[in-house]
Amino acid sequence: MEISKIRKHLETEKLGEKLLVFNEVDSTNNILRGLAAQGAAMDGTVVVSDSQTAGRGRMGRKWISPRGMNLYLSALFCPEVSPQKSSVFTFLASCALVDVFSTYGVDAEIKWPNDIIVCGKKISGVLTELGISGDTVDYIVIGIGVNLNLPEEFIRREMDDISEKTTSLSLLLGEDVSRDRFCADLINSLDRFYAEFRRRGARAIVDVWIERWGLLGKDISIDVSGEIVSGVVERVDGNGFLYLRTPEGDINKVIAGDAVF
Ligand code: BT5
Repeated sequence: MEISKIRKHLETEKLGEKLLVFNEVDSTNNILRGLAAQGAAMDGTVVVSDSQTAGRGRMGRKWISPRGMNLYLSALFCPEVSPQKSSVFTFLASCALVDVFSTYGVDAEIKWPNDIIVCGKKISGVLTELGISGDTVDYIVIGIGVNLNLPEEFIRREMDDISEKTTSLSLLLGEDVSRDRFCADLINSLDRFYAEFRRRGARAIVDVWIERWGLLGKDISIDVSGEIVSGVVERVDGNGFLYLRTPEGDINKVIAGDAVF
């Protein structure tokens, strides 16, 4: 990917003022966390790489990151928020992604808490990591992987058990997309939502997210460490926690897990 081609399309207040593009890294989140820890990154710094040798998802899961086909991006945010509000930044990233996909004519769905799905298949995932001192958030790193030009035969050959559940933008559109352009579109979209967060706070992001998610009042099931919690979504609070009403009428607060469908 080329920094000048990405920059050409940027229209941002904060994001990407410092933009670093690598050929290969272990994980863009690691690079950005390392820079943040050394004081060498600022609010809005973005790291992008052509490939990752140790791309990761949540809970030690692997993110398959072949060279030259996809987008691997991490962005640094230094907001004044409590650690428990940090998942709002996963929501912010999901909203930004859904908006960018819609400009490509793709109707993407959010699967709580961090997946982007099209026609039942995963196209993108978000990994949110925090730098914390005591009870203060020093920084939030949002890592985003998007399958852009991943061909069908790569998915079939390399993605074993998840091949039926994976898609890419090129497969949906029937042609390859410019990774530089998509990258710039995503940085612009993240920047717009971050500006909204700074102006109107976490609740405003959660409200947009609820609208994009579309499952308020619906019956859902969440896998919480192997235990399935089901119920009607009563509300989503300002931290992004879900409140499910069980058939017995109890309210279950869900902080972390994987939606099942
Ligand atoms: C995620 O985790 O979906 C978060 C993925 C974040 C990746 C980005 S890339 C840039 C930055 N640097 C990093 O090192 N990470 C971030 P999770 O919900 O835990 O989902 C992981 C699961 O998604 C895996 O266990 C697989 O089932 C599936 N998966 C792995 N690679 C995939 C891919 N390329 N496309 C679709 N699904 C994939």
